Amino acid sequence: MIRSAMNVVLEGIKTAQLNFVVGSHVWIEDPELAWLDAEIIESKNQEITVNFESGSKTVSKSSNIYPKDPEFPPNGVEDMTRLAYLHEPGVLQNLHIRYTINEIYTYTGNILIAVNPFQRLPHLSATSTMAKYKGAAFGEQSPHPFAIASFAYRNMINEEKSQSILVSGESGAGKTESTKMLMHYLAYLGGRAATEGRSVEQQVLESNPVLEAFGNAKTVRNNNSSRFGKFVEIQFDQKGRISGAAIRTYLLERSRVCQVSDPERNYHCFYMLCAAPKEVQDVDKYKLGNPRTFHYLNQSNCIELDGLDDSKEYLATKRAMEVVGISSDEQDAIFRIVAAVLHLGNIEFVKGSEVDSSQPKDEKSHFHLKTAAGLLMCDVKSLEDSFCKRVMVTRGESITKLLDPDSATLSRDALAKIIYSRLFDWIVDKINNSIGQDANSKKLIGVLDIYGFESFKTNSFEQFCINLTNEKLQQHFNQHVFKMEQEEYTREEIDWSYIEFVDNQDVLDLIEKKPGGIIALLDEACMFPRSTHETFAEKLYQTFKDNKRFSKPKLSRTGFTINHYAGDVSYQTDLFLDKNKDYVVPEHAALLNASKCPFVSGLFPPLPEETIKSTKFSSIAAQFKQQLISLLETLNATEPHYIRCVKPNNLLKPGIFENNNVLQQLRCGGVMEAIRISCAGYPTRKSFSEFVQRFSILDPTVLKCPDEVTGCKRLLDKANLKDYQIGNTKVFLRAGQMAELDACRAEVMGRSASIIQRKVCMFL
Ligand code: AD9
Ligand code: MG
Repeated sequence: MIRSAMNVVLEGIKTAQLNFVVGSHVWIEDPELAWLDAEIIESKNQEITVNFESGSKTVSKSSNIYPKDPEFPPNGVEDMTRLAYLHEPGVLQNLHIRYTINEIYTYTGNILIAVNPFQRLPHLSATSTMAKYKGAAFGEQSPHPFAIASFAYRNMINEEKSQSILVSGESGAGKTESTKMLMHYLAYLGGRAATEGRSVEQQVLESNPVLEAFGNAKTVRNNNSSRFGKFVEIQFDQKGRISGAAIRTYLLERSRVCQVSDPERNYHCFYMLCAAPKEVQDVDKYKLGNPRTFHYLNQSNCIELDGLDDSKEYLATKRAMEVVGISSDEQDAIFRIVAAVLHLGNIEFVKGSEVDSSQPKDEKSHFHLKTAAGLLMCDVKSLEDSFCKRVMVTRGESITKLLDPDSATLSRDALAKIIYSRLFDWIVDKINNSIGQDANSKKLIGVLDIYGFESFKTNSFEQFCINLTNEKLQQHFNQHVFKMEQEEYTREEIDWSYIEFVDNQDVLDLIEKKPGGIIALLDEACMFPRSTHETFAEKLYQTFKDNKRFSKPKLSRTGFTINHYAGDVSYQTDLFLDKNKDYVVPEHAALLNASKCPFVSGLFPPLPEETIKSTKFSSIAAQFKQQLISLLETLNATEPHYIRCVKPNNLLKPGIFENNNVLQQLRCGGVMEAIRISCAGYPTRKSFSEFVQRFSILDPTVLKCPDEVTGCKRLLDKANLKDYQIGNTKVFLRAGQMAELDACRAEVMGRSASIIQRKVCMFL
């Protein structure tokens, strides 16, 4: 039962009251550190005076205070659902305590939270660790990605059902590293003894360094940031051995090829190639040299990376390319194209002799033009014309239009971007073809490594697409978490019929509804030649003026704000129209199609006549939406497992845990939402024996009860609690009831009680 009226349903819980006891510890909100530990020294009406560890005092409203578990285990708990008080400060305290002892993995039910250690912890990925998780039941060993992979693998074998593992988190949180661990572990479980030739699992693993060389770059958030999303589907045969794989990629960031801001880098492959070891002679062959001499690289001062030897990486990438079946001729063509892109970037234009015309600036530009043409094996004059001229066909007549230096530069960049993105797609296709698909496989494990929610100072079309992905995955996640809760309640045979949660379908409608959603309006704008981002923004304002999820930012004329599940994000529409058009200049396509290099011409198959003439554009947003639909269809046919990666600090350093930063990520990753869903029901569970042990002080006679259930009931009555549930093996408590029991316990233990009332669960 998924309805969007949680408030009504939770009314009963909201009014539940909680006792605070003088002398007990509480969490109090702090703007800098999120939550601070304090001791209650006095309470009057709704006002509570607390003492901080530092000695300072403050008075706070009871509604801003949350109880602290007096028996919080010194090393935290492996599963958040075992926290006595399931609230935000408790969740944070647990992650923090564990992080300081290098326990970077923690469960929230079946969800694994992974906090980036920013240091190698070799024992976590050792072969002996892999062996420990093989065959171990879920929960038997400490939380770990191997436990998730092992669980998924066993489910796949036993239930004959495909599985998926969804890894998410913000940039630099550790998604790709976790994904690689998962893939290594699945290869360990489903690999075979070395047979002749290369094994499938080896190819699957070696696809990582190849894709990283061409699709990863240093950004301010991550030195090895994946600039594309990835779904790897690993196929297994009847015996549970890897028999094939398919890699799907999403939205490679094209703009990086021509535009790099300081102190970031372009894609790794450019630097690797410039650093190719002397003995390979590639630097001379491709007329390269110091990376600082290339415009596409020297826009940023960052060329070298600490701890990364580009020269070694070049050889390692070539070795990995070989393993995934890219021949040495193909490798030569690939790096020739990479070099050509660098040379293209160094062609500068100045005004030509005719009005509004352009031509290469000088000898140097002519040299790079000639070199690029040579590497791409295309005609040098046609290459120059493709930058400086456009042929327009109007009413059967063709007219040549000359382009000014700025337009020629834009045309040059467009060519570089399209060549690079086609090259990337070719590499992905090639890997897929050489690994091979097992068409008969009915058992799959898909691993998704995809960009998390993004909200920057300026957000453009890319963030819009990324956040749409996250909204979609969030909906999938909520539905799943909700289902898991239901299953637990069914297993324990307790009533769950009233649990509901807020769905994000309204945001999805706003973005992708057809007709009338933002993407539909964007496509419409792209089809009208006279549209500008101003007219597009105006149309959005008119259409969505009453939409609760949409607003116009105060200080912007053309921006718009979406109220996402993870918070508000304001988007700048300036480049939306341009970025949404998947358009290849016909002159570029024709030029490269005519290349004497079959590899290059293969990247640009001839365009059908009508496509050349037609002004109809192809929408990137619509293509992406389609890709997402297909991804969600795949995911829906699998049993999902979730890993939420968390970046503990923005300095990318070990040992630093920033509370506010982590909290924000837990909210964006839906961890808090999962807990909220859980809070709507019975968030606290304790096995009968644990319960009796903790609260027998309320009535020691329960220790003599013939059965534990009777004992539990007697204790619950003693504390005057209603609305709890007794399952088959556990006591299920509503939000706040554990705190009430603890307050009774504290009273019995002789503390003076001063009772204040407040709302109980901050998630409600
Ligand atoms: V992005 O969205 O692609 O920019 P990711 O993929 O989430 O990002 P990544 O996995 O690349 O982040 O991790 C960032 C860096 O953190 C790595 O390069 C490592 O230096 C570091 N890291 C992440 N996870 C681990 C780990 N389990 N052990 C050690 C890690 N270091
Ligand atoms: Mg990554």
